[in-house]
Amino acid sequence: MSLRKLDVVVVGAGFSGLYLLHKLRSSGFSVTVLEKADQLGGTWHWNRYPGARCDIPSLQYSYQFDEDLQQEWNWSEKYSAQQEILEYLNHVADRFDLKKDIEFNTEVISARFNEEKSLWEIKTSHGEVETKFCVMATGCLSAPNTPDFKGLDDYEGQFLHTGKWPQVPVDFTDESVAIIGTGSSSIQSIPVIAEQAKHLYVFQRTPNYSIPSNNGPMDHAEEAEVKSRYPEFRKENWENGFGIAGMAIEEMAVEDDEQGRKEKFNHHWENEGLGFLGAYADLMIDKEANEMAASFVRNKVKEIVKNPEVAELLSPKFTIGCKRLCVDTGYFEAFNRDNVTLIDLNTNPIDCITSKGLMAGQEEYSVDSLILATGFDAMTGALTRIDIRGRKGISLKDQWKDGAKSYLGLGISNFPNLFTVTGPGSPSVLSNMVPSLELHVEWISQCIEWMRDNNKKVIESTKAVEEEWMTLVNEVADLTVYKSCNSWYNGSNIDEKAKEFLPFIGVPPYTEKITEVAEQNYQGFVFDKTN
Ligand code: N01
Repeated sequence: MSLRKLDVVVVGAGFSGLYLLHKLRSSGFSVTVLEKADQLGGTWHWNRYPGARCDIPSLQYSYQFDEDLQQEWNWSEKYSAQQEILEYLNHVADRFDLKKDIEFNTEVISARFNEEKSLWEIKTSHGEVETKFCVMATGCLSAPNTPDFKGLDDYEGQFLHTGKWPQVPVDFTDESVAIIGTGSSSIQSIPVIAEQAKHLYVFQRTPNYSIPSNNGPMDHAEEAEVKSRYPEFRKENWENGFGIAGMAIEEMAVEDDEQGRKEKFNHHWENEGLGFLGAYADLMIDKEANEMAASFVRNKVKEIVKNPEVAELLSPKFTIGCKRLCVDTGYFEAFNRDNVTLIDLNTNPIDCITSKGLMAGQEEYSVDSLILATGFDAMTGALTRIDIRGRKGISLKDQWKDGAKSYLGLGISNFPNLFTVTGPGSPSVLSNMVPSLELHVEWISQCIEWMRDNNKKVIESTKAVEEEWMTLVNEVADLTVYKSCNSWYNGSNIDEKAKEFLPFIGVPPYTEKITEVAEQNYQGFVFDKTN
């Protein structure tokens, strides 16, 4: 039987995959999206834990590629909940008739570049397919991290991971529950679970900074104002370093007086969520300024949390923002409840998981449900968990063993005709993901079109341009405080992973760079290299 041959295979049916399908199919290419899940949504399919919602305002965390789409869709809240985002993505898929070209329940096992035929041979859980181009739309935070806790398989209660949450609602009423980890996922879910559970034990290794979302129903006057000038509004956001509105202030914290800082931080605490870090321009580049913001948040924690010992444990000591800032609805307040207990893993390390719960600091906690909120093998995990082989059978996992190198987060040397959406070396996780992925989708689609029009068959990056680019990524990060703590931005959360900073900081210069590269006929990439 002959193999099915396609122009483009897209892996993943999340925000990126859906837009890629629409864009490439409209340009006349044969395209199929391969999706492991039984439905679309990517991140917004898998992360259904209680309280899951976006922490960038929905008027910005949404597609802008179609004016009618952005005019007709109405968000019910400022920050939309997971279910509504999933409904939106289904609406988009129906509106552009995308589902017919998505193969669900289809996991990609391996992808091998056949150098003689210049084709990718993709092996899935359902068979094989050949394609000229392979676009990995696999997401930056989609490979869940399950730490190797001793005895994990022995646990007999309900075991959950925030990044792989069941599709059926989980009800914790009358249950005792343990949650390990205090990153964004946990911080969003704790207040909701605490409302239901008989008792919630929170196991914390590192406290985190979190800013109140002050979420609420959509302000219809604001929505109408934005819709009346949507393209201009998007452009304004795009000019900000992180691609998010409200973060474009030029004033320096170190130049302001104490009263001015107090007022400014208070205003941002009450109104800006993630944009708290945009209160001043120097918060992420000057340690002294950063400490001013950090100590403001620590004081807030002390004001909110009634038990001073618990407040102290919940107060982070590291640079604010160097781990991804969290945004919450009632997180610190949840620790004032009688049914919530915080356990510090630094003084009570987890000894093992037992059949009934877990042992930490010699004490056994028996629980009906055990939740891991232990994050992801970020930015590279979704790629290295697939057996991807490029020229001469080189494996991507091996090539990235000492650090992920990519040109612009789009192309990888030795892996011709393979593109990554929001790959390492692009602003991705340090930007508003939706416009960032739209930028990549458009760049990749235009590149493939340009190759068709210019009779080019194979495009690839080179080691030299990757080295140069990743050096720049790190030089830019060195100008900031981002490298000053352990975080998934630099691979510190995964033992076996190279410790290197992966996102490019700065949306406008990055956009300018990739636009220029495209305008100069994909400068830095090599076409039709002979084997
Ligand atoms: O994961 P995390 P997450 N023993 O890596 C702890 C995005 N997101 O799923 O800090 C004990 O942030 C770990 O401790 P430590 C967002 O970008 C967005 O919460 O390593 N603890 C940490 O506390 C976010 O940043 C939204 O010491 C262990 C926690 O587990 C990213 O996804 C919502 C451990 C993991 O926190 C990831 O968030 C949710 C161990 N062995 C997520 N291993 C939005 O609002 C890890 N931990 C859009």
